[in-house]
Amino acid sequence: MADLHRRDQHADTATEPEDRAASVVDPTGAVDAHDPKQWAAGLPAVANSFRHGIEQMGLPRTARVFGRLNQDQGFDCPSCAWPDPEADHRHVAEFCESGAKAVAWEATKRRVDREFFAKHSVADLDEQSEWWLGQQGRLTEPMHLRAGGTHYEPVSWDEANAIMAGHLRGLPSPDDAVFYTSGRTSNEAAFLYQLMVRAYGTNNLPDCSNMCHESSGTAMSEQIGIGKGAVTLESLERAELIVIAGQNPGTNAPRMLTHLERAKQNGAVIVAVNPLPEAGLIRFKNPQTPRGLVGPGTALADDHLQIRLGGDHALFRAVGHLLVQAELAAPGSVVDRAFVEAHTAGYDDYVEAVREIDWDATELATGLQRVEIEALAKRFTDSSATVVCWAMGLTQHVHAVMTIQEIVNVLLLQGNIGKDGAGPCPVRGHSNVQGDRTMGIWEQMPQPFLDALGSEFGFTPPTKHGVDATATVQRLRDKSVRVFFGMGGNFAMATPDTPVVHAGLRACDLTVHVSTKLNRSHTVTGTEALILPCLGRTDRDATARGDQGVTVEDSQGQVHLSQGRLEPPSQDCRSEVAIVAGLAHHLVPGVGTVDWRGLADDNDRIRDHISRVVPHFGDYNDRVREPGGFLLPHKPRDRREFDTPSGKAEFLAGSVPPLELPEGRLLLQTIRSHDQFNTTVYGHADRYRGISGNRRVVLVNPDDLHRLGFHAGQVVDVVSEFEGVDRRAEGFTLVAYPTAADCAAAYYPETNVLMSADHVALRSNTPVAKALVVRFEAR
Ligand SMILES: Nc1nc2c(c(=O)[nH]1)N[C@H]1C(S)=C(S)[C@@H](COP(=O)(O)OP(=O)(O)OC[C@H]3O[C@@H](n4cnc5c(=O)[nH]c(N)nc54)[C@H](O)[C@@H]3O)O[C@H]1N2
Ligand SMILES: Nc1nc2c(c(=O)[nH]1)N[C@H]1C(S)=C(S)[C@@H](COP(=O)(O)OP(=O)(O)OC[C@H]3O[C@@H](n4cnc5c(=O)[nH]c(N)nc54)[C@H](O)[C@@H]3O)O[C@H]1N2
Ligand SMILES: [Mo]
Repeated sequence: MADLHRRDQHADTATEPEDRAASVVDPTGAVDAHDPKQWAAGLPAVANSFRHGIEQMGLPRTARVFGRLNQDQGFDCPSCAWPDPEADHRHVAEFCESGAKAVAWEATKRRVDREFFAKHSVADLDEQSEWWLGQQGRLTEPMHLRAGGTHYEPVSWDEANAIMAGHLRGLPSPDDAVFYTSGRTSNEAAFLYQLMVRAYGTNNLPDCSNMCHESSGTAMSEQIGIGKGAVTLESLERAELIVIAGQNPGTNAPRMLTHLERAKQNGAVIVAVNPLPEAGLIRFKNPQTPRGLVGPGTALADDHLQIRLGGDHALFRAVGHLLVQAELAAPGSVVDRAFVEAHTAGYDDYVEAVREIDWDATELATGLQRVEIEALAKRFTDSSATVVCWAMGLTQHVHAVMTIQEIVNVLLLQGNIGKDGAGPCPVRGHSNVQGDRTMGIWEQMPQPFLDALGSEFGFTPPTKHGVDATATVQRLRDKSVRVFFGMGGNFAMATPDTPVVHAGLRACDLTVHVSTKLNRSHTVTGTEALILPCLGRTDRDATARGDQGVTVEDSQGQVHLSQGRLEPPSQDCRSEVAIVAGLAHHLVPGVGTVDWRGLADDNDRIRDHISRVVPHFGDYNDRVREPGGFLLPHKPRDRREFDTPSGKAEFLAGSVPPLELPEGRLLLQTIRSHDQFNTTVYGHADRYRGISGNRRVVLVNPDDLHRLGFHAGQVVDVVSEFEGVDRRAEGFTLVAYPTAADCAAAYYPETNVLMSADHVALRSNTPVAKALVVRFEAR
């Protein structure tokens, strides 16, 4: 681990950024930077959970809500997609600080009502930070911004539906509208939503997954025939080696640490591959156990490879090379021959591709020394059951797909798939992002799904592929989107090229957002705009047919029920299901045989439809009521069967050119702090990294700062350079931080202005959010 001298740094000044709409930070605070922490969770995590809870909900509600989180019969945490343990393994408080913040944020007692909107014009709201918008409370009734209006005004659901249907029906083509989904939407709502959109006549169904794990899906589908992870929780705990590359679980999947701790207690070796020394990968103090709260905790990572941004392709290629070399020297000693022969294709070509590698180029690309890579290869050869976990640190690069395929190649060599304690483990982001995809939220759903959908409901779904998130941004740039509909999320901030996206949204005839809380996407409006307030995971959904539960699918393919129990923020909030059914009834009443009204308040009926359309969902209603729900089949994991053209798992070895870094430039990654959920800013303390007060900071290696002629605490503009075009993020304070050489890190979404809609991962089309080439300019 890099041991770099650091001192406390304070900003000279905290400057106000120019483009207010593109900024989200409260510009007031000065930066306070201390040494990064050496462990995660423990007492501070518990204290912070309760502080956030009590601030938003008061004590009694906090106690009630935290007690139901992730419990059987309770509600699923709306934060990340990490699975819940089996029912008999759950703790009294099966949650983490991040989940507690997400729940407190949703279950807050604060309200945004019609008086609020009468008081604040849209222009005023647009001046506010993302943090401020999120602090105002839950949305309570549908609101409408008229053409030429300055304020949102109350509107009835019927009027809102008529406005939307009027606009949508008036478009020259259904493809002039775009229907985005963020990954919190339940299976039932997602299924109904895609049905409505396809009945309307388009496949324009971009989702947050396009910006998230699309690269994982693309890579693994080609190689093993399925884009989902192949490791269950129990299996992870039995791994001998766990490599965690490009993921910060301490903040973004904190409950994963409990399972890493168990794996560790079972003797696993853990290796972190990361440009940053993330606290959650170093040591974990389990807040669920008394000893974890007060004791020294459990050391997690045995090795930390402080890789250069984007170096993972070269790293895993080199590991493959070393494994193959060892095998050639002593046949049968490393490679699982029986597995390779029975279940894989392309082995000989792969061996040829990795037989020779250029070590100088490898060391340059990875920023690692050969001995470190050899040590990692030895970890692989010493292990008979290896899991590789990854997240955005791998998926959001130009060569993300090839990088993930290189990892799968290495796993295939040793038969590390379809085996206990082994396999590829992409860790998903949003709590139901995987389920939404299973339910048909995809701009290019395969034909058998469309056929099944059409025959269930008696219509012909469109077959032309729709736009993904990147293509949507490009169409916004061309001002060719007329209606933008957001099922959750914050498209205005989560996407690249922020000013371009904003201009494109403002050029729409109508923008609509189904949301729980205010965000930037409500202040960057089309000529007309609607805000439709929905129930969240924690809210009770009482309909004429009784209390409705929803279902979600976690990162490992477990599908289970979630039952909200809190009284909703107002009688005028509707479930996402009811919102979709209401609009569809106005928009596509005559298409097919769908009984929109009958589906609006009866999730069992929706699940019956799903059971006939979506593979592996037979007896959905019964199976999901079993304790813990049910696990979706996964052929490679369960049976070592692969739905690829060859019927085998494919070794695929592409070549990847090195990342060019011109003189005086750095590679910038955009990341999450410990105090945010994507574009939702909970607060200004990135506790584990020791940084608080202001989010407009850039973390840079002190040697690089010195070499480039800057100093810690200095305020600079960050300028990205993509294809000769400068993009500028103004007023960032430099923080000396032990990141890998040539690398820098800053928070998302403040830095999305630096990203280009044309800079994407090859084949998955995911916007590149890691390893942007940047320079600093003194102010
Ligand atoms: N509390 C909280 N939880 C969340 C979220 C949140 O915002 N807040 N977001 C949710 C969502 S949607 C997602 S997708 C996940 C995201 O979870 P993560 O992927 O953990 O999120 P990031 O903050 O993008 O962190 C990327 C990590 O990869 C490392 N990294 C960056 N580039 C490279 C590289 O080139 N190579 C390697 N080896 N490492 C690299 C970074 O240093 C960092 O540790 O979390 C989910 N959970
Ligand atoms: N620079 C950069 N950009 C990135 C990333 C990055 O690492 N760097 N990561 C990308 C990734 S991985 C992702 S997943 C995307 C995330 O992109 P999105 O999913 O679009 O963004 P979120 O910030 O998660 O959306 C938050 C909003 O969702 C609404 N919401 C919350 N709960 C609910 C609910 O239950 N129902 C409904 N209808 N609405 C709800 C709230 O109004 C809230 O303001 O961002 C991507 N953008
Ligand atoms: Mo994500």
